[in-house]
Amino acid sequence: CPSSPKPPASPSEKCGLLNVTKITEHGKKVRKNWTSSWTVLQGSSLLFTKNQAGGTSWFGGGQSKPEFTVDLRGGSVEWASKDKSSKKHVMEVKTRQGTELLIQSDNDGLVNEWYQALQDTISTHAWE
Ligand code: I3S
Repeated sequence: CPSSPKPPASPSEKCGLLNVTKITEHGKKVRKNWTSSWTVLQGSSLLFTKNQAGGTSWFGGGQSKPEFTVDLRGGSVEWASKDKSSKKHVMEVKTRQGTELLIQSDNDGLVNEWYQALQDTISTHAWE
């Protein structure tokens, strides 16, 4: 996916560099820690790895383990309210497991694409 010159094979495969922070884990508030993460949407999972230079060998290379994965089934995505962050173009993703993430990029087109893709994924997998 990262090095592919073609568009992703299906709408539920997408990757890119986004700013991410957890705000809640197992239903408990945690301290924000914004990090630039290589983000991959694969099936109903959203995977994050640290932004290691280049990022072309996310799967193939040696550094390929995701640091953090969330299951989007039964979750939700919405635009974050102003009180959640002072940043622009912030989405809030909530999972059934009680994790809440903020996902952001200054590139609004990019964030809009991700918003759409996450919504599509969540509705596609709504009955699982
Ligand atoms: O919601 P908060 O507490 O205003 O979030 C800010 C903090 O996490 C801050 O770090 P410290 O915990 O060291 O104060 C971050 O640097 C900010 O980016 C957070 O706010 P934004 O509005 O950027 O999400």
